[in-house]
Amino acid sequence: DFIQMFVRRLRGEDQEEEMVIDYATKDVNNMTVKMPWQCFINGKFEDAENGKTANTINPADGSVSCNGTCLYNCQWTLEPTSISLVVLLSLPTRLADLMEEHQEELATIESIDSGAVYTLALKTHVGMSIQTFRYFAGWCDKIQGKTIPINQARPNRNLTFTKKEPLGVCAIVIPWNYPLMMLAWKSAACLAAGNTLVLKPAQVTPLSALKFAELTVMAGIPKGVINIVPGSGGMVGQRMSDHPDIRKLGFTGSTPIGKQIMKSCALSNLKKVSLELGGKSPLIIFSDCDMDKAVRMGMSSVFFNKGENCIAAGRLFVEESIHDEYIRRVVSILNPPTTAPLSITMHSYQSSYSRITCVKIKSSCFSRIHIQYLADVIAGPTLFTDVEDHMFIAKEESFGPIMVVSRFKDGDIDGVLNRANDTEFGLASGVFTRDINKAMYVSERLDAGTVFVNTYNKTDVASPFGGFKQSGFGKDLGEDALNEYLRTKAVTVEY
Ligand code: TAP
Repeated sequence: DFIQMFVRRLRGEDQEEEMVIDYATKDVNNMTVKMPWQCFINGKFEDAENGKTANTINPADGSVSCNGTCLYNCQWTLEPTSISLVVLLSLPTRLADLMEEHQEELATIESIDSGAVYTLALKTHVGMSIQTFRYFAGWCDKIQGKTIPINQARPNRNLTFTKKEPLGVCAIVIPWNYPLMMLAWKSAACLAAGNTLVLKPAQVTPLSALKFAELTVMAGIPKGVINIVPGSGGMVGQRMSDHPDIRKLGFTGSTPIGKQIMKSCALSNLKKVSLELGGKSPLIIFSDCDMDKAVRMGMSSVFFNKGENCIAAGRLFVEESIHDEYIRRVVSILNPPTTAPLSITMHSYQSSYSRITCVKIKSSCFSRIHIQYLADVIAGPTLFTDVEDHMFIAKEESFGPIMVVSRFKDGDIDGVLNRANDTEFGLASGVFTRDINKAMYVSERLDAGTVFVNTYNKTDVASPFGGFKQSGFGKDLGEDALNEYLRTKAVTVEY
């Protein structure tokens, strides 16, 4: 059986299969990166059934990052060979070790594929992915049920106990902004819970997922446990939602596609769903804040990862008495630019640009707009001030380096809370104040899955992450994430 096969492989006794990988190579970042480009199914890299391929493009400069990754079409069979990694404790740890050994290569691939700056790719995209596998590796032997006293059927006695079981084959669909990290957040919990998985990376950023697939083979993860199928959402992603053998779909992406997935999952076989969707996260800055920190973190809350960040602060509310000083400080950092201009990716270029155009058409009533030339809007960070609640940019996610600031009356805590919560999104939120009572009052009332107090973007592998309202439901990370990939069985015994 596979456990013995795994043990043989660990001892180096399993010679029967040697992995054949047709790499695309590229000299970049003072190294030669070796990139698998075919679909990874049942332990093998293979061409798509229909032979379809597509080039992947480096969005930072428009160059081809890989000539032709395979695009899987809609047919495949899935073996629901659910395994329990409880007995294979060393595997996720071994995988994390291998990712660490290959971190420079992974970060380089991530960087040329997603346009992320290399240092950020190394520290955040790859670094947090490694931490995530380490964290969930620790959960493998700690997934437990309960013993529950129930009413006795006298003269007999009864006991109920619960077991947490894996779901079987799970599908994972992820976006392009943090390709490897989104893979890690969902796959690590899914595997630790003992499931097998088939993952579709975004069509535009498949390369780090395929490199990851190679590392899973080196780690000794049994064949078929992890499958990576690049391809379009409309075809491969839709097929996953519709697939009769898949029991769960974990999705990160936009709200409209999340709704479509939920509908298809319900109609096909009522598969379990978790949805991490868009956001328009409010950040409230009170006049009693640490101003230096509020400026520094307010800026990174918006501009981190070029604004291509689902929890990016979509709207800043600044208290009247410090508003002008706050804006003056932000502008002094932005203009003239003291740092290199942000390299905006093609994806965000398109989304932000189209939104900026919309803003221009729909909102004619800005009292002050800090836009210079359209070229600046596309190339670098942008600041809008005195944004009113009805405006398009006050409501819609930008997913680009655009800071949207509104002022609120001094002391009007409930008023600003109403405005901050007046959105259908509920992913994250933040508050800056030195008053602990105010911080607690505000954090209790903010209607969002995450509240940052005197910090921002402080995600951690141990802390559950996910939204409310139309930002979706279900959690990544932390213990809560395991429950997304488990089911509870109650066993009742009479004795
Ligand atoms: P989407 O357009 O929703 O795409 C996300 C993924 O869904 C892609 O892999 C896409 O495939 C796939 N997809 C498209 N149509 C599908 C269908 N009918 N069935 C199944 N899958 C389908 O999002 P995006 O524009 O790439 O990413 C940006 C959005 O993601 C933003 O709204 C952002 O806030 C959100 N986001 C949220 C989070 C969290 S944690 N809440 C994190 C990151 C991003 P393709 O390869 O064809 O695009």
